[in-house]
Amino acid sequence: MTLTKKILIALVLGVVAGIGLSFVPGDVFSAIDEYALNPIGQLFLNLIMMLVVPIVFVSIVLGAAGLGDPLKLGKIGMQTIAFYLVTTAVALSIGIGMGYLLEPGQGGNFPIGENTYEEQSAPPIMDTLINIIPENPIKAMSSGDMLQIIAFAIFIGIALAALGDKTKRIHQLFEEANDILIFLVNLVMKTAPYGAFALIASAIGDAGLDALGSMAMYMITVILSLILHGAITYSLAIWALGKANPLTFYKGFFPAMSVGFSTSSSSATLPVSMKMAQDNLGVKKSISSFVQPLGATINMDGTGIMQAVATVFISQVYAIDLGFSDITIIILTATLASIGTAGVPGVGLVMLAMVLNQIGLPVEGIALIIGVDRLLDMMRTSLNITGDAACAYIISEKDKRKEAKNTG
Ligand code: DAS
Repeated sequence: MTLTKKILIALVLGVVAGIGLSFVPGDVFSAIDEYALNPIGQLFLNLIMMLVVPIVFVSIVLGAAGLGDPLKLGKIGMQTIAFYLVTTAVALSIGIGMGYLLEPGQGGNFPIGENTYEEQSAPPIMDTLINIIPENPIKAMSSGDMLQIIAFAIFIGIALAALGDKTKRIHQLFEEANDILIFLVNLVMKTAPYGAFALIASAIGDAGLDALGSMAMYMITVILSLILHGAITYSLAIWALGKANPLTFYKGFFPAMSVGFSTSSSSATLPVSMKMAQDNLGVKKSISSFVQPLGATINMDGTGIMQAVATVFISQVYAIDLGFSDITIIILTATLASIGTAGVPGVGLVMLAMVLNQIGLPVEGIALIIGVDRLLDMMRTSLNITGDAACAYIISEKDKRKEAKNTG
């Protein structure tokens, strides 16, 4: 039985158990929660948190190194990175906007797990931007200051790219470390059914049917945001920048989108994504084989949308108002974090833990979304690869027009 099926069964059983537990006497529920559900749920969350710092550091070093030497990136490289960063920031903004518009976590205000939110006065935005550069990268890693870890990793990656063969052994070391971490993500995700069951049963047992309503609203908000971004942002970009018909694009790329949906992995879908872009959309091989693999590593708009909605949702569930600087940090952290997020199932959840950590929201808030995350992972992976292909299609169409003009 596939992991997806196991998680979906865990979701159903967790909901049923949670509804049942919401009717037992409070002290009985507390005992079950304290000695069974909470330990299993917390163990799963700790396993996720354990991977956050190493995965962010290693994958962003490789993501940045993969961009190649900034001085040699060339026009296609700069256009690609600009497109990816802008569309990811737009995706996050759509996610945050929809989170505030639909308010999926409203009426929540039920503490999940022991920790409730300690009010932290967010630093002025300028301080946040200056403090991105760590005085002590090791301290940043031990304290889990993700923006500083990301910044340090980008510097290391740029150095690896610029030094090329001189540092190829170190580069290889990072590649192997990344393989180890992806193996560990897959291993941790194998425990997801148990973690999902315990976290959902605990959350619903504690909060009753409210929690169920919040979970459904959260899913609807993410799905609507994914559709909006795909239908508007990419279509507008294809029409305005690529001077092409968005319907032609979606018709030609749809087979790859369905593979991305079923695998929940951008990396696993890459061969199909590139084939569809080249065979069905006429994207030049040279452009497709640079833009799409790069996108599978550094561009994950669907994941960004989930992180933005989830962060707003969890702040609402805990009845916490996020300030302007918090929202800026969410966009900054999630955009930069997407540079390295590997295209494997469930990695978006690991990165979400990082975003929550960065703005001081309780990671326990993941309890309400873990159960539906796998379903949403399928959809957001489909959007992740679509953004990569849209970028390749636009650049290829522009390149063809320029060639036609030169030969014309
Ligand atoms: N499954 C990831 C991907 O392959 C996305 C995610 O986990 O959010 O793109």
